[in-house]
Amino acid sequence: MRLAVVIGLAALLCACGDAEADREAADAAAKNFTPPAVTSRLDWGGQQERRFNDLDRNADGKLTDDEFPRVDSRLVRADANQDGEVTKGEFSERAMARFDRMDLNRDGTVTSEEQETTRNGTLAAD
Ligand SMILES: [Ca+2]
Ligand SMILES: [Ca+2]
Ligand SMILES: [Ca+2]
Repeated sequence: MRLAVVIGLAALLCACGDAEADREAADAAAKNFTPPAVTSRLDWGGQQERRFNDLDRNADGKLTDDEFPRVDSRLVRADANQDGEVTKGEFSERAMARFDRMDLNRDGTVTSEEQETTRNGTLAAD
């Protein structure tokens, strides 16, 4: 009897999981990228490091003027010592500060919801 309940619950959970996955897939297709529902500080650091490496076309560990995407003035502000180059350290410091601002409830993870809230609110003004 108890087993049947467990199996029933498991089936229910699986069904929910599938529906969730379908919805997320649809969202991702709509936005053309896959935002994880919850991002840990570690995930965020990894994502930002990959982003840095993507931007750093000559792989010298620094982002210079010609490597900044024109639209992203945040990168210019990431240049803490104003020497015209954004080092990996400057970049990640800025990125982690951004993460901490997005982590509204300070639990060390940023949910899609927190990201949405900060994106739409004044906190998004980086
Ligand atoms: Ca570079
Ligand atoms: Ca610098
Ligand atoms: Ca949080």
